[in-house]
Amino acid sequence: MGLQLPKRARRLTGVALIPVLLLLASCSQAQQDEWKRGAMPEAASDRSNVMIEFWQWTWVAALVVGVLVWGLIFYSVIKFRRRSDDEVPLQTRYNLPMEILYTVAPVIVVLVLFDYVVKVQDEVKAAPEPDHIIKVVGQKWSWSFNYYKDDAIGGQTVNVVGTPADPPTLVLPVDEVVRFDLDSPDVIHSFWVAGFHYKEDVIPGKTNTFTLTPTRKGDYRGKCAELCGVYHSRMLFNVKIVSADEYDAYLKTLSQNPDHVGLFEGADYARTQAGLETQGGAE
Ligand SMILES: [Cu+2]
Repeated sequence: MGLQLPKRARRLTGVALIPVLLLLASCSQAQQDEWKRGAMPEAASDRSNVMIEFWQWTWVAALVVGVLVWGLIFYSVIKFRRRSDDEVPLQTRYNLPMEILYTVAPVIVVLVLFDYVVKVQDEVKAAPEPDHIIKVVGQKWSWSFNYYKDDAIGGQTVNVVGTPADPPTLVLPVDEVVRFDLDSPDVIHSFWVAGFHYKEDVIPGKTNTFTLTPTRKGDYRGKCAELCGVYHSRMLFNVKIVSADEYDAYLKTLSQNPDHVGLFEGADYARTQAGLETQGGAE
């Protein structure tokens, strides 16, 4: 009896896996890749891969623990189920090795994950010398991007100011190091581009910075990831990753329009835009 259970369990696992395998087999390559990434978006920055790997291995760790726990649950449910003889199984308590095991095992799991987190964090937070600096202002209820003292336009600063009715586009050069300086004139927002696999809070009175290199041309979506108030859902922006030449040309075009020249630090502009009924913005 004791030997039959694992064999039956194995057979059951095999049967349970059939729909999963069929589903995977019927998927396109793109869908299969998405499954492998655990539904994470495709990598678009040099910080993405380490985060995707971290996500995948965290799932593996969780599944190993899960399979062990489910296994023990189903084993005891089946093995010690009520039978006609009504015999109560052996009650074990104060079993020192057992108690040490279930104290030490979770501590080891946490330590291993902690070590991994620190290593991943060091890689993601690495800040090499930037080619470009972008001062991002997150404000109620949109985003503004300042391309800061860029060499391509003779050291000028140019800006793009978004409004809730007209979300801004952040243009970035592919394969060049960009540092983002994040500021808020009002409440805490959070700058998030899912394709970069990174987000950072935008905190009033404190400039947070992070550095990354966009690695894949294309269009992406960005949003505020911190519930910051009534019009939080309007805090969307687009991201366009272009070639270095296109990027320089874009900055030049902005520098030719006086409306876009200078450092824009935000405050009342975005929240008094058409489309927001309350003058001064709802608190
Ligand atoms: Cu926000």
